[in-house]
Amino acid sequence: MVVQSQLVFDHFAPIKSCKRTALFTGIPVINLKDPEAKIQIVKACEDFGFFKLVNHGVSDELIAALESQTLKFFHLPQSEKEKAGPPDPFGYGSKRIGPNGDVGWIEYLLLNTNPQLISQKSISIFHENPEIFRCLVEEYISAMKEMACQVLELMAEGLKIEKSALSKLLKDERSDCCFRLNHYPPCPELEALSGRNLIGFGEHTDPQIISVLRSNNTTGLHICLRDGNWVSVPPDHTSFFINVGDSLQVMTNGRFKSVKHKVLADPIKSRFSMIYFGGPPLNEKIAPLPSLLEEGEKSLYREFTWWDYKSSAYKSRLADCRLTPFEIK
Ligand code: GA4
Repeated sequence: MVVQSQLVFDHFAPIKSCKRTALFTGIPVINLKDPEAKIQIVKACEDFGFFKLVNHGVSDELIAALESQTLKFFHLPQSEKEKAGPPDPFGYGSKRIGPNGDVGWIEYLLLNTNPQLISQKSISIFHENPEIFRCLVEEYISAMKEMACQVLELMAEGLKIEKSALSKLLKDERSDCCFRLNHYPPCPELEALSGRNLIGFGEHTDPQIISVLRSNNTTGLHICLRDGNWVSVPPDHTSFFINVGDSLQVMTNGRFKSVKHKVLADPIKSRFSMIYFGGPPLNEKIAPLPSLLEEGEKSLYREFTWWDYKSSAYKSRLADCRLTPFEIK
């Protein structure tokens, strides 16, 4: 028995584990069609940097079709999946996240959202019918972009600034967005031995303006509240979860804070998630919006472009605070 558990731990050695926390019932829920949504979005971004979006209008059939195609991919033999890797940063990845030694109990496909750039090596893996997958990915990404822009426009209205001030960055044809399909396999052995869950995706904030996450009905997503406590987000496969990213934190001069989050693998069920990351064009200056600065209010950040941020981010570890190098001390 001792030998057996040692083997299990050796196998999982570099992937850390963590205690689960209770399901949190206080996540703000925003109904996209509610006339009060703009006010509620601003409040949710100030209080949590995170909220759940319902009545979003995205077709259930589209979501289900993309989920089923992606699951087919994740169920292929490992050697087949690896033909779409390693991620550079786009492509198929397993256990390794980013270029600097981060690991997690996860496999994923990371795609560029520009149709011309959607990695051919990732798409071609759908040997059964690559075109079906390509079309579903493109249709889903365009639904995500539209919805993210709607949210950003309501947010701008709630902030009493020009309606397109935020959404224009995603609408720009040079916007730098990406799309991630994650599979967190269950990990019952470790659970039985230690009563802990393996970390699927370690704690981090998202770099972009806004992220739109949809998962199946499996728990795992945890967010860090303003008081520093971590809570588990009840899964809801019919809704989307919106994260404030580092860029939006800067554009609001810290009024909104990017939400720290992580994912724990479930001991019994596979977790599957798809996330759209809405980022600005590479040459875009990331700075507090002048219309949001109060009289005499100074920027908390020195001037930088999205390219500067990305160059520095790709040298960082997942848990690092990627805005620190840009803060004015
Ligand atoms: C975190 C959010 C997105 O998943 C991601 C990640 C990216 C990657 O997996 O390549 C990064 C990570 C994420 C932030 C710091 C760098 C880059 C891994 C990493 C260590 C796609 C993104 O945009 O930033």
